[in-house]
Amino acid sequence: MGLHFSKYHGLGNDFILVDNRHQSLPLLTPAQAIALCDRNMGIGADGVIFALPGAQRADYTMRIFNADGSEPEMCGNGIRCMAKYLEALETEAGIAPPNSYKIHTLAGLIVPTLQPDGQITVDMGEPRLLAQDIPTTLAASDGKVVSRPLTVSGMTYWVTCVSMGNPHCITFVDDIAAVPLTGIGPLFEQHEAFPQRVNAEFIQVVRSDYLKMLVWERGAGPTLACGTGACAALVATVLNNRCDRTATVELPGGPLQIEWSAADNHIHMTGPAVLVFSGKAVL
Ligand code: ZDP
Repeated sequence: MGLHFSKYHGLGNDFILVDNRHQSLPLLTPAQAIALCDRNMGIGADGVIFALPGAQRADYTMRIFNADGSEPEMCGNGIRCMAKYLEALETEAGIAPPNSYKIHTLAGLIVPTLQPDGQITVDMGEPRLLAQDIPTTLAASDGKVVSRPLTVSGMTYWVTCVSMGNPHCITFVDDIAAVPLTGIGPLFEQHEAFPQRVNAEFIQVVRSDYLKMLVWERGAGPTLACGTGACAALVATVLNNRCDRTATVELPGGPLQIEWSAADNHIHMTGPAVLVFSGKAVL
């Protein structure tokens, strides 16, 4: 049997998109997703995204399987790809696509808007800061984890934790080029302080409106970009009084614009999504 798919990427964070609009369960098992994400024996991707029928009055539902088969709550780069994919599917079906979609996710309602210049702005909702919402066992006086010590292989890192629906642990460094990402990334991801594992971001504050970020993703490893991670990083940097509420976050794959609205506490992320190719996979 064959499966029609499209491959998209957002700043090099790449996904296999599956048209799952006519069925409420994903067309693939986690094991099939692992096989298709394999970069040598599959299509190659950081994850698989299913465009499902809408739940709770949303237009559509998004579910994601990471390259290791685990299911995250949200995917910032992925939802920009999904907005472009939905626009293409609707156009193909003769429907005039709206410029904005209400998408139900395990992190709540997320709203991507297609901009005239081809970029996508996503209302990512509100960040969650309470330790039990990350979740993490790291000691927190006021319930939050802002600049708290975490010991990783004998070294103390001062970390700030933010949930964008999925868990993030942010560490500030003087120079991201000096971070031994493949050595410490897995140790952060699987640290006992994070019962659901964690996405680990390393941030260099270049200016109050410009951050550089390296990311080790839960279930996917060292990716070129992480949208939820860039949002979490901006929030963490603001909480540490080291940047403005609007900043550019430069990832290995390119820049994202992030804004944390003081008016409604929502985060807005703007960046690209690009169709690479479509095809039929052998299952
Ligand atoms: O939380 C996790 O397990 C992440 N690996 C999910 C994917 C996040 C993503 N890179 C993003 O851009 O937010 C897609």
